[in-house]
Amino acid sequence: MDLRQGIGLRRLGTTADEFQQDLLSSLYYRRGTTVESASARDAYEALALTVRDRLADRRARTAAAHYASNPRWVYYLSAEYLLGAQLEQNLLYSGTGEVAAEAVKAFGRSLEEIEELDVEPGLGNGGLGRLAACLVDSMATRDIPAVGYGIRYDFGIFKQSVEDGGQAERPDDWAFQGNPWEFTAADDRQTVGFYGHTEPVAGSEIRRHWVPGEIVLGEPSHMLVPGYGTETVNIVRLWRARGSEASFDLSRFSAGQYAEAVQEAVRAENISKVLYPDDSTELGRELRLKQQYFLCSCSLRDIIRRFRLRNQDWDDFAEKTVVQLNDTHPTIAIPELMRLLVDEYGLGWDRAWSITRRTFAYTCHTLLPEALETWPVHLFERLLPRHLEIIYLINMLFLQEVEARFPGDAERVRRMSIIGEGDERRVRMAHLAVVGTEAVNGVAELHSKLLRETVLQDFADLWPAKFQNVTNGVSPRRFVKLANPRLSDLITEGLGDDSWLTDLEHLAGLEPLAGDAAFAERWRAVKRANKVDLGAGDPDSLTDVMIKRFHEYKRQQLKLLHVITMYHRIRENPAGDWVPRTVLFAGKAAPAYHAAKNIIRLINAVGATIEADPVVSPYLKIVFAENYNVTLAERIVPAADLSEQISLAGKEASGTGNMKLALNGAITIGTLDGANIEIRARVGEENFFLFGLDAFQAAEMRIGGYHPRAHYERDAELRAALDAIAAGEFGGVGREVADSLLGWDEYLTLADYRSYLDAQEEVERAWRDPARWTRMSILNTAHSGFFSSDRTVADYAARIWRVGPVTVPRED
Ligand code: NTF
Repeated sequence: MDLRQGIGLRRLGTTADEFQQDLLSSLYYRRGTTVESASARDAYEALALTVRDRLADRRARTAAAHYASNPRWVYYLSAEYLLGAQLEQNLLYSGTGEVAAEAVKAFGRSLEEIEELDVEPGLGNGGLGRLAACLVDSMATRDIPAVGYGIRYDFGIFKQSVEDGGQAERPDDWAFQGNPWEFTAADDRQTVGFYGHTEPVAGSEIRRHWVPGEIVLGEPSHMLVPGYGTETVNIVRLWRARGSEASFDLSRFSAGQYAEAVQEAVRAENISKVLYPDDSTELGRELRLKQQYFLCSCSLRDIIRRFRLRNQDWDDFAEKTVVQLNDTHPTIAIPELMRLLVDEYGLGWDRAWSITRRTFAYTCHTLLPEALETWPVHLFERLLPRHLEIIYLINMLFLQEVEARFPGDAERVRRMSIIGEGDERRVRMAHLAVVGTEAVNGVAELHSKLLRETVLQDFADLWPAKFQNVTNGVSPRRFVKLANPRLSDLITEGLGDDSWLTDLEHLAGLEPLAGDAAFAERWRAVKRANKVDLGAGDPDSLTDVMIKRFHEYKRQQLKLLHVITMYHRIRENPAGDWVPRTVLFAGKAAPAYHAAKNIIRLINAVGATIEADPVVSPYLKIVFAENYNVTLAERIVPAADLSEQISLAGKEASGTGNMKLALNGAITIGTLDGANIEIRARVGEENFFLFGLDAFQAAEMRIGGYHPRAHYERDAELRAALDAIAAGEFGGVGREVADSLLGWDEYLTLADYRSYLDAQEEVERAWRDPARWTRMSILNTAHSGFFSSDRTVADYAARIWRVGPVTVPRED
């Protein structure tokens, strides 16, 4: 179906002239201004709209093709998306980069200048949110009919700066000046209930009528998600909470009670006000659960609306729909679908349960027990009374199944129950997510194995076939082509074409070039130029980067102990043959996570001490780059020589920064954790600096009685580093860090210290031999093709979603 037929829509031009005309039209008719008086913001908005139009055109054709084929859809439910800046990506994906650069000359401004106004929507915390963004990119690139659902937070992840040596947080009002990439559809609003009570429905044992005590509207807007090298444009649909008309109290307003008059609307709108800046521990706040339910309720109604456009029979629902739950945050969608099917559409319980179970799949992203969400039963009872009833019934039937399989095993029944019976009864969302889905996956081989063997072992015993692994991946468009244009050009030249951008395994073709001296020389030159651009330190120094959220399990403190030891060594032997290093840290700590913030403070204090030391500073420099986000990652990753992936084995589910860095030719120093294991297996053990305990050894050590002090007593350099902190040598900062390492050391930092230092010596040996280093670097890129999110999506599509592509015809 050609949407333009009979409507007579003008086709958008592709030449620089045509593009410029459209740009001027956007400026006149949509910004309401002229070239003469256009501000930088006007130029940016006009350009964004002109580019968006090209994509909207493809979007219309995509929608038509999808409608015509009535395919099986993937709906990705995620509380977080870290989409990154949109302009540069959309120029690339619409193939308008060159004509746009020409056209904006009309404003007397360069494209780069305009691009600086493009603010990234920081609607996520870290890896989980960025993964969601890479997956929607790859779904579009692979022509999979998909919608990503999320929340349009007014305030994204906080802006970080370093004030007085520590982290300071400011709100991120990312769309303060508007967001030209977004389409808002007020007419597609959904109604969401909270609180209230339930009532029986005459003539039914199962159905209940929920009378909510609060009603909130969900207003959708969507952003376009183009595929690369294909016509498909999918969408991410984000919900924003609005008070209903009734939430404004006119009589109170007229009586001068202005605050009271709007309080209900304010309360409603608070639901999508702010992203919770925490990705590992639960705040246990009612508002967070409200956000989750808001997302799920709006999205499911939208999914059902879309299903009913082309289908009538509920028995087709699970054939036409797969809903992927990105971690447990959207798990409330499971009882919500049951409620909609049973209470609102009148299906019987068994039929509804069969549909529900076949519709959902669940991805788990953690192993940390504190990151597995649970909610107090009393909170559910108050906020979502009908859902609690449904969860009880799901649980009762499920536990009967367990009892039938394992008769008399009361302990197992207790362990597996969706309701945890501790001091306080709590709903275990991960259990609900496993029970209510068809497939459960971890995000790297080791993680999936540990899920099966530890955290979810009872469930894997019961349903072994349900458990799968899908190793994470990253978008090579954003993290190589856009982030690292110099390397992209060199790769394309080396391989003879740019087909690697959509089939990343083609990078293996670089292998023969690893031994080519001229190619190696150019490879080094690219890295050097990227370091100059970054401007973080001497471009000839070893650029050693640790960029990720701050968390004790990730062990930024171990990196710091290495830096302090180097500081001591250089001071003791200033004439030594030292390898100059720039150690770059970037990352945010959850505002309430004091131990992580103490580590940030200590990093900055050690950095200042080194900076002030004329003996050491020529060889060692710490840079703390503020406000780590996707945009900053795109600058740091291409400039990195060494990638620090030093979490305690068995704690990092996968990691994706590790993949971005390896893909850009940084060499990893890392433990056998998460996807590091798969990176090492592919790039080759000689091209990876391994150290530390493995997950099994780490678990044994913790069980066998771990004594951090014994490591301290035994190792003079470690002792010197910790003593220096404890003695306040770094501006008096960091005593809590030293105390925690010596007292308990939850993540076995001291146990891995010596092995880590040895591996760092091996790093320096390799670095001193530029030919060896460059060869290792090229081989890292050459063998990282597996880590494309296109492969991740292909795995999900084949093994979990069972969906195929729908091709969108080109315009003829
Ligand atoms: C994160 N999980 C993991 O900590 C990372 O290892 C992983 O790469 C990403 O997910 C993406 O899979 C979380 O952020 C959370 F919320 F689950 F703790």
